[in-house]
Amino acid sequence: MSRAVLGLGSNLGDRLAHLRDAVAALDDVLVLASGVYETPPWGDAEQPHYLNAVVLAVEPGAPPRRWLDRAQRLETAAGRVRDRERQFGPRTLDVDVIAVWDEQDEPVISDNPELTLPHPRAHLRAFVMRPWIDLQPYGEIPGQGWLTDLLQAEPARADVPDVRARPDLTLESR
Ligand code: PH2
Ligand code: MG
Ligand code: MG
Repeated sequence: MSRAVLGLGSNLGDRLAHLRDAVAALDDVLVLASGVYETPPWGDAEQPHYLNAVVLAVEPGAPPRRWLDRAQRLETAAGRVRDRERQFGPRTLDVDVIAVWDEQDEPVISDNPELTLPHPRAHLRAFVMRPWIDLQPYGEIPGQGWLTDLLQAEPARADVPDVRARPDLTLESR
């Protein structure tokens, strides 16, 4: 079984609908979706707040590349327009492959610029780790450490209070 942690984000248009559509389209591989969190923009301040969430997904025999293909198809379906001038700019839907475990239960470590695994900034970002720890309290970012410890360490620690749970918004309909 190939297992993946995917990060979802949206800060343009109907943010919740973009996240919900992505989760619905992952139905065949979805194990669990986190709660929805409202988060201030990171890396490029001049943009609306994001809704962020994390999902756990599994698929027998899926190579890491397949998770990336799937993520990119979801972004395209949400009408994502890429602005090469703004790496951290606003977007209808962002689906990031955060971490993958292979058929042998080993974490995939890769510095391929097309798909760096684990995601090179996940361990710095409360908007990824805070939703993730809801799903996996003992979760680890391969090569970086436990989510518990990373959330207690800077720079994520300072951002945790700003990552606001939105229990009024839910992703799964089943
Ligand atoms: N994604 C970005 C840039 N900045 N900030 C927040 N809060 N959430 C995101 O998902 C996000 C971001 C580019 O992927
Ligand atoms: Mg991203
Ligand atoms: Mg992305």
